[in-house]
Amino acid sequence: QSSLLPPLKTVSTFTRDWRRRRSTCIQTFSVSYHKFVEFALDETRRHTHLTPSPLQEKFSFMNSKDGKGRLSMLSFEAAKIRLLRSLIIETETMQVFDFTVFPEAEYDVPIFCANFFTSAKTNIVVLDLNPLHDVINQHEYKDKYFKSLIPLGLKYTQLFPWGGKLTSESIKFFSPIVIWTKFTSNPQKYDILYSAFRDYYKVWLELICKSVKETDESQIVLNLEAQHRYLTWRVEKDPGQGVLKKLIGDTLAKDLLRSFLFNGVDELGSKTFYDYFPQYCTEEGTLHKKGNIVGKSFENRPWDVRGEFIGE
Ligand code: BLA
Repeated sequence: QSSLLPPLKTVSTFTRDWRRRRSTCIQTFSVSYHKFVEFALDETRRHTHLTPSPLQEKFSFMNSKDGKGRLSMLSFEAAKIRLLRSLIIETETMQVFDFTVFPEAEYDVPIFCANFFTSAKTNIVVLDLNPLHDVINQHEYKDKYFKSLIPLGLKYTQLFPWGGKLTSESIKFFSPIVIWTKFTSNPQKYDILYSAFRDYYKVWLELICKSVKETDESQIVLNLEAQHRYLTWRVEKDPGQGVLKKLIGDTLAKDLLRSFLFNGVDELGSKTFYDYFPQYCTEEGTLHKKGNIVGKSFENRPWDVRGEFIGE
Protein backbone atom coordinates (compact mmCIF):
# COMPACT_ATOMS: atom_id res chain seq x y z
CA GLN A 1 0.00 0.00 0.00
CA SER A 2 1.62 3.23 -1.09
CA SER A 3 1.78 5.90 1.57
CA LEU A 4 0.33 8.38 -0.93
CA LEU A 5 -2.95 6.54 -0.90
CA PRO A 6 -5.59 6.93 1.77
CA PRO A 7 -6.00 3.97 4.15
CA LEU A 8 -8.29 1.24 2.93
CA LYS A 9 -11.74 1.31 4.43
CA THR A 10 -13.82 -1.80 4.77
CA VAL A 11 -17.36 -1.44 3.56
CA SER A 12 -19.64 -4.43 3.78
CA THR A 13 -17.54 -7.45 2.94
CA PHE A 14 -15.22 -5.71 0.58
CA THR A 15 -12.46 -3.26 0.67
CA ARG A 16 -13.49 -0.31 -1.39
CA ASP A 17 -10.58 1.67 -2.48
CA TRP A 18 -11.68 4.74 -4.37
CA ARG A 19 -8.33 5.96 -5.56
CA ARG A 20 -8.21 9.06 -7.67
CA ARG A 21 -5.76 8.54 -10.41
CA ARG A 22 -3.89 11.75 -10.89
CA SER A 23 -3.87 11.63 -14.66
CA THR A 24 -7.27 10.22 -15.51
CA CYS A 25 -9.34 10.86 -12.41
CA ILE A 26 -10.96 7.48 -12.94
CA GLN A 27 -12.29 5.93 -9.78
CA THR A 28 -11.06 2.42 -9.42
CA PHE A 29 -12.31 -0.30 -7.19
CA SER A 30 -10.29 -3.00 -5.58
CA VAL A 31 -11.41 -5.98 -3.60
CA SER A 32 -9.99 -8.11 -0.89
CA TYR A 33 -10.51 -11.82 -1.21
CA HIS A 34 -9.29 -12.55 2.32
CA LYS A 35 -12.90 -12.48 3.57
CA PHE A 36 -13.70 -15.28 1.18
CA VAL A 37 -11.06 -17.61 2.49
CA GLU A 38 -11.83 -16.68 6.09
CA PHE A 39 -15.45 -17.58 5.52
CA ALA A 40 -14.48 -20.90 3.94
CA LEU A 41 -12.15 -21.84 6.78
CA ASP A 42 -14.66 -20.89 9.48
CA GLU A 43 -17.40 -22.78 7.72
CA THR A 44 -15.21 -25.86 7.25
CA ARG A 45 -14.26 -25.81 10.93
CA ARG A 46 -17.94 -25.94 11.84
CA HIS A 47 -18.02 -29.40 10.26
CA THR A 48 -14.57 -30.87 10.65
CA HIS A 49 -11.13 -30.41 12.11
CA LEU A 50 -8.60 -28.69 9.86
CA THR A 51 -4.92 -29.60 10.16
CA PRO A 52 -2.28 -27.40 8.52
CA SER A 53 -0.85 -29.13 5.47
CA PRO A 54 2.89 -29.92 5.38
CA LEU A 55 2.90 -27.57 2.36
CA GLN A 56 2.19 -24.63 4.64
CA GLU A 57 5.80 -24.50 5.81
CA LYS A 58 7.12 -23.88 2.34
CA PHE A 59 4.21 -21.92 0.89
CA SER A 60 2.88 -19.11 3.01
CA PHE A 61 3.92 -15.72 1.75
CA MET A 62 5.88 -14.39 -1.20
CA ASN A 63 6.65 -10.99 -2.59
CA SER A 64 6.59 -10.38 -6.32
CA LYS A 65 9.89 -9.68 -8.06
CA ASP A 66 9.22 -5.95 -8.22
CA GLY A 67 8.38 -5.91 -4.52
CA LYS A 68 4.98 -4.36 -5.22
CA GLY A 69 2.84 -7.47 -5.09
CA ARG A 70 2.22 -10.13 -2.50
CA LEU A 71 1.10 -13.72 -2.67
CA SER A 72 -0.56 -15.29 0.37
CA MET A 73 -0.98 -19.03 0.58
CA LEU A 74 -2.84 -21.29 2.98
CA SER A 75 -3.20 -25.06 2.96
CA PHE A 76 -4.95 -27.59 5.14
CA GLU A 77 -5.96 -31.22 5.34
CA ALA A 78 -9.02 -32.74 6.99
CA ALA A 79 -10.97 -35.96 7.14
CA LYS A 80 -12.16 -36.70 3.57
CA ILE A 81 -10.13 -33.71 2.29
CA ARG A 82 -6.73 -34.41 0.74
CA LEU A 83 -5.94 -30.75 0.32
CA LEU A 84 -7.67 -27.42 0.82
CA ARG A 85 -5.50 -24.64 -0.51
CA SER A 86 -5.85 -20.97 -1.21
CA LEU A 87 -3.79 -18.43 -3.09
CA ILE A 88 -4.46 -14.71 -2.95
CA ILE A 89 -2.46 -12.36 -5.13
CA GLU A 90 -2.59 -8.64 -4.51
CA THR A 91 -0.76 -6.12 -6.65
CA GLU A 92 -1.43 -2.47 -7.38
CA THR A 93 -3.42 -3.44 -10.43
CA MET A 94 -5.04 -6.80 -9.73
CA GLN A 95 -6.34 -9.23 -7.17
CA VAL A 96 -6.50 -12.96 -7.74
CA PHE A 97 -8.23 -15.60 -5.68
CA ASP A 98 -7.58 -19.24 -6.42
CA PHE A 99 -9.28 -21.52 -3.92
CA THR A 100 -9.63 -25.25 -4.51
CA VAL A 101 -10.52 -28.18 -2.29
CA PHE A 102 -9.58 -31.69 -3.34
CA PRO A 103 -11.36 -34.64 -1.73
CA GLU A 104 -9.57 -37.89 -0.91
CA ALA A 105 -9.75 -40.53 -3.66
CA GLU A 106 -12.20 -42.61 -1.59
CA TYR A 107 -14.86 -39.96 -2.28
CA ASP A 108 -16.21 -39.10 -5.72
CA VAL A 109 -17.41 -35.70 -4.48
CA PRO A 110 -16.71 -32.82 -6.91
CA ILE A 111 -13.65 -30.60 -6.49
CA PHE A 112 -14.58 -27.20 -5.09
CA CYS A 113 -13.20 -24.51 -7.38
CA ALA A 114 -13.21 -20.72 -7.03
CA ASN A 115 -11.02 -18.86 -9.47
CA PHE A 116 -11.40 -15.08 -9.54
CA PHE A 117 -9.24 -12.58 -11.37
CA THR A 118 -9.90 -8.88 -10.75
CA SER A 119 -8.32 -5.85 -12.35
CA ALA A 120 -9.44 -2.21 -12.44
CA LYS A 121 -11.61 -2.89 -15.45
CA THR A 122 -12.56 -6.50 -15.53
CA ASN A 123 -13.29 -9.62 -13.58
CA ILE A 124 -12.89 -13.19 -14.75
CA VAL A 125 -14.77 -15.65 -12.61
CA VAL A 126 -15.08 -19.42 -12.41
CA LEU A 127 -17.04 -20.74 -9.45
CA ASP A 128 -18.02 -24.37 -9.53
CA LEU A 129 -18.21 -27.77 -7.99
CA ASN A 130 -15.98 -29.32 -10.66
CA PRO A 131 -17.35 -32.84 -11.26
CA LEU A 132 -14.92 -35.71 -10.94
CA HIS A 133 -16.72 -37.74 -13.57
CA ASP A 134 -18.64 -37.10 -16.80
CA VAL A 135 -21.79 -35.06 -16.21
CA ILE A 136 -22.68 -34.78 -19.87
CA ASN A 137 -23.40 -38.46 -20.51
CA GLN A 138 -23.22 -40.09 -17.09
CA HIS A 139 -26.60 -39.29 -15.63
CA GLU A 140 -26.13 -41.30 -12.49
CA TYR A 141 -23.15 -39.23 -11.35
CA LYS A 142 -24.76 -36.01 -12.47
CA ASP A 143 -27.99 -36.71 -10.61
CA LYS A 144 -26.14 -37.84 -7.49
CA TYR A 145 -24.51 -34.47 -7.00
CA PHE A 146 -26.16 -31.86 -9.18
CA LYS A 147 -29.86 -32.63 -9.57
CA SER A 148 -30.78 -30.91 -6.32
CA LEU A 149 -28.41 -28.01 -6.99
CA ILE A 150 -29.88 -26.87 -10.32
CA PRO A 151 -32.13 -24.20 -8.66
CA LEU A 152 -29.10 -22.76 -6.83
CA GLY A 153 -27.17 -22.67 -10.09
CA LEU A 154 -30.06 -20.95 -11.87
CA LYS A 155 -30.28 -18.27 -9.20
CA TYR A 156 -26.70 -17.21 -9.78
CA THR A 157 -26.30 -17.92 -13.46
CA GLN A 158 -29.16 -15.50 -14.08
CA LEU A 159 -27.24 -12.85 -12.15
CA PHE A 160 -23.94 -13.70 -13.84
CA PRO A 161 -24.27 -14.07 -17.60
CA TRP A 162 -22.12 -16.65 -19.37
CA GLY A 163 -18.57 -15.34 -19.88
CA GLY A 164 -18.37 -16.32 -23.54
CA LYS A 165 -16.06 -18.65 -25.38
CA LEU A 166 -13.56 -20.61 -23.36
CA THR A 167 -10.96 -23.31 -23.95
CA SER A 168 -13.07 -26.19 -25.25
CA GLU A 169 -11.78 -28.90 -22.94
CA SER A 170 -12.56 -26.82 -19.86
CA ILE A 171 -16.26 -27.50 -20.26
CA LYS A 172 -15.66 -31.17 -19.37
CA PHE A 173 -14.30 -30.06 -16.02
CA PHE A 174 -17.32 -27.87 -15.35
CA SER A 175 -20.71 -28.78 -13.90
CA PRO A 176 -24.25 -27.75 -14.92
CA ILE A 177 -24.16 -25.13 -12.14
CA VAL A 178 -20.85 -23.56 -13.16
CA ILE A 179 -20.63 -19.80 -12.85
CA TRP A 180 -18.36 -18.74 -15.69
CA THR A 181 -18.61 -15.01 -16.12
CA LYS A 182 -16.82 -11.77 -16.83
CA PHE A 183 -17.93 -8.40 -15.56
CA THR A 184 -16.67 -4.88 -15.19
CA SER A 185 -15.63 -4.03 -11.67
CA ASN A 186 -18.46 -2.76 -9.49
CA PRO A 187 -19.28 -3.15 -5.78
CA GLN A 188 -22.71 -4.76 -6.21
CA LYS A 189 -21.27 -7.57 -8.30
CA TYR A 190 -18.74 -8.35 -5.60
CA ASP A 191 -21.46 -8.59 -3.02
CA ILE A 192 -23.32 -11.08 -5.21
CA LEU A 193 -20.12 -12.98 -5.91
CA TYR A 194 -19.43 -13.26 -2.19
CA SER A 195 -22.94 -14.53 -1.64
CA ALA A 196 -22.55 -17.09 -4.47
CA PHE A 197 -19.22 -18.20 -3.02
CA ARG A 198 -20.75 -18.75 0.41
CA ASP A 199 -23.75 -20.63 -0.98
CA TYR A 200 -21.64 -22.84 -3.25
CA TYR A 201 -19.18 -23.59 -0.49
CA LYS A 202 -21.94 -24.45 1.97
CA VAL A 203 -23.54 -26.92 -0.41
CA TRP A 204 -20.16 -28.43 -1.21
CA LEU A 205 -19.48 -28.94 2.50
CA GLU A 206 -22.82 -30.70 2.83
CA LEU A 207 -21.87 -33.01 -0.02
CA ILE A 208 -18.53 -33.94 1.47
CA CYS A 209 -20.02 -34.39 4.95
CA LYS A 210 -22.72 -36.72 3.66
CA SER A 211 -20.42 -38.68 1.37
CA VAL A 212 -19.75 -42.28 2.21
CA LYS A 213 -16.31 -43.82 1.91
CA GLU A 214 -15.91 -45.89 -1.25
CA THR A 215 -14.68 -49.41 -0.64
CA ASP A 216 -14.69 -50.73 -4.21
CA GLU A 217 -11.02 -50.55 -5.19
CA SER A 218 -11.77 -50.15 -8.90
CA GLN A 219 -13.96 -47.11 -8.20
CA ILE A 220 -11.24 -45.58 -6.02
CA VAL A 221 -8.79 -46.02 -8.89
CA LEU A 222 -11.22 -44.21 -11.19
CA ASN A 223 -11.57 -41.35 -8.71
CA LEU A 224 -7.82 -41.10 -8.36
CA GLU A 225 -7.30 -41.00 -12.10
CA ALA A 226 -9.98 -38.31 -12.46
CA GLN A 227 -8.22 -36.22 -9.81
CA HIS A 228 -4.90 -36.70 -11.55
CA ARG A 229 -6.35 -35.82 -14.95
CA TYR A 230 -7.79 -32.63 -13.46
CA LEU A 231 -4.44 -31.67 -11.89
CA THR A 232 -2.62 -32.44 -15.14
CA TRP A 233 -5.01 -30.20 -17.06
CA ARG A 234 -4.77 -27.29 -14.70
CA VAL A 235 -1.02 -27.43 -14.16
CA GLU A 236 -0.46 -27.31 -17.90
CA LYS A 237 -3.26 -25.04 -19.07
CA ASP A 238 -3.99 -22.69 -16.22
CA PRO A 239 -4.55 -19.31 -17.87
CA GLY A 240 -2.95 -17.65 -14.85
CA GLN A 241 0.48 -19.08 -15.67
CA GLY A 242 1.64 -16.06 -17.65
CA VAL A 243 0.72 -13.67 -14.86
CA LEU A 244 2.40 -15.88 -12.24
CA LYS A 245 5.62 -16.09 -14.25
CA LYS A 246 5.73 -12.33 -14.65
CA LEU A 247 5.21 -11.83 -10.94
CA ILE A 248 7.65 -14.32 -9.45
CA GLY A 249 9.71 -15.68 -12.35
CA ASP A 250 9.60 -18.98 -14.26
CA THR A 251 11.19 -21.25 -11.64
CA LEU A 252 9.13 -20.14 -8.65
CA ALA A 253 5.94 -20.05 -10.74
CA LYS A 254 6.51 -23.63 -11.89
CA ASP A 255 7.15 -24.77 -8.33
CA LEU A 256 4.07 -22.96 -7.06
CA LEU A 257 1.94 -24.60 -9.75
CA ARG A 258 3.24 -28.18 -9.39
CA SER A 259 3.97 -28.35 -5.67
CA PHE A 260 1.29 -26.11 -4.24
CA LEU A 261 -1.64 -25.15 -6.46
CA PHE A 262 -1.91 -28.49 -8.22
CA ASN A 263 -0.12 -30.57 -5.65
CA GLY A 264 -0.51 -34.25 -6.39
CA VAL A 265 0.20 -33.96 -10.11
CA ASP A 266 3.57 -35.67 -9.55
CA GLU A 267 2.32 -38.17 -6.96
CA LEU A 268 -1.23 -39.29 -7.70
CA GLY A 269 -0.56 -40.81 -11.11
CA SER A 270 2.07 -41.31 -13.75
CA LYS A 271 0.12 -40.49 -16.92
CA THR A 272 1.24 -37.43 -18.80
CA PHE A 273 -0.64 -34.55 -20.34
CA TYR A 274 -0.36 -36.26 -23.77
CA ASP A 275 -1.94 -39.43 -22.39
CA TYR A 276 -4.97 -37.54 -21.16
CA PHE A 277 -5.17 -34.95 -23.94
CA PRO A 278 -3.66 -36.53 -27.07
CA GLN A 279 -5.27 -33.82 -29.22
CA TYR A 280 -2.58 -31.46 -27.90
CA CYS A 281 0.25 -33.57 -29.26
CA THR A 282 1.86 -32.39 -32.49
CA GLU A 283 3.07 -34.82 -35.13
CA GLU A 284 6.62 -34.34 -33.85
CA GLY A 285 5.45 -35.42 -30.44
CA THR A 286 5.85 -32.08 -28.75
CA LEU A 287 3.23 -30.29 -26.79
CA HIS A 288 1.41 -27.35 -28.28
CA LYS A 289 2.39 -24.74 -25.76
CA LYS A 290 0.43 -21.87 -27.12
CA GLY A 291 -3.32 -21.68 -27.29
CA ASN A 292 -5.07 -24.91 -27.92
CA ILE A 293 -5.92 -27.26 -30.72
CA VAL A 294 -9.61 -27.57 -30.34
CA GLY A 295 -9.88 -23.83 -29.85
CA LYS A 296 -12.35 -21.83 -27.90
CA SER A 297 -16.00 -22.77 -27.93
CA PHE A 298 -19.32 -22.23 -26.24
CA GLU A 299 -20.30 -18.67 -26.99
CA ASN A 300 -23.42 -19.28 -24.90
CA ARG A 301 -24.15 -21.31 -21.80
CA PRO A 302 -24.19 -24.94 -22.98
CA TRP A 303 -26.47 -26.07 -20.12
CA ASP A 304 -30.20 -25.43 -20.18
CA VAL A 305 -32.34 -24.46 -17.18
CA ARG A 306 -32.91 -28.13 -16.35
CA GLY A 307 -29.18 -28.75 -16.28
CA GLU A 308 -29.16 -30.65 -19.59
CA PHE A 309 -26.10 -30.22 -21.77
CA ILE A 310 -27.04 -28.46 -25.01
CA GLY A 311 -23.54 -27.75 -26.35
CA GLU A 312 -22.08 -29.44 -29.42
C1 BLA B 1 -8.84 -16.69 -17.91
N1 BLA B 1 -9.40 -18.61 -16.41
C2 BLA B 1 -9.53 -17.90 -17.57
C3 BLA B 1 -10.46 -18.55 -18.43
C4 BLA B 1 -10.89 -19.69 -17.76
C5 BLA B 1 -10.22 -19.74 -16.52
C6 BLA B 1 -11.93 -20.70 -18.27
C7 BLA B 1 -10.90 -18.06 -19.79
C8 BLA B 1 -9.87 -18.32 -20.84
C9 BLA B 1 -9.78 -19.77 -21.27
O1 BLA B 1 -10.77 -20.48 -21.36
O2 BLA B 1 -8.65 -20.20 -21.53
C10 BLA B 1 -10.30 -20.69 -15.46
N2 BLA B 1 -10.27 -22.84 -16.68
C11 BLA B 1 -10.37 -22.08 -15.56
C12 BLA B 1 -10.60 -22.98 -14.44
C13 BLA B 1 -10.62 -24.26 -14.95
C14 BLA B 1 -10.40 -24.17 -16.37
C15 BLA B 1 -10.77 -22.59 -13.04
O3 BLA B 1 -10.34 -25.13 -17.16
C16 BLA B 1 -10.84 -25.47 -14.17
C17 BLA B 1 -10.92 -26.67 -14.71
N3 BLA B 1 -6.25 -17.27 -13.22
C18 BLA B 1 -5.72 -17.97 -12.16
C19 BLA B 1 -4.58 -17.29 -11.66
C20 BLA B 1 -4.44 -16.13 -12.42
C21 BLA B 1 -5.49 -16.16 -13.42
C22 BLA B 1 -3.74 -17.79 -10.51
O4 BLA B 1 -6.14 -19.03 -11.73
C23 BLA B 1 -3.44 -15.10 -12.35
C24 BLA B 1 -2.36 -15.18 -11.61
C25 BLA B 1 -5.67 -15.21 -14.43
N4 BLA B 1 -7.38 -16.27 -15.93
C26 BLA B 1 -6.45 -15.35 -15.61
C27 BLA B 1 -6.30 -14.42 -16.69
C28 BLA B 1 -7.20 -14.82 -17.67
C29 BLA B 1 -7.87 -16.00 -17.18
C30 BLA B 1 -5.34 -13.24 -16.72
C31 BLA B 1 -7.46 -14.16 -19.01
C32 BLA B 1 -6.39 -14.53 -19.98
C33 BLA B 1 -6.86 -15.48 -21.00
O5 BLA B 1 -8.04 -15.43 -21.41
O6 BLA B 1 -6.05 -16.31 -21.48
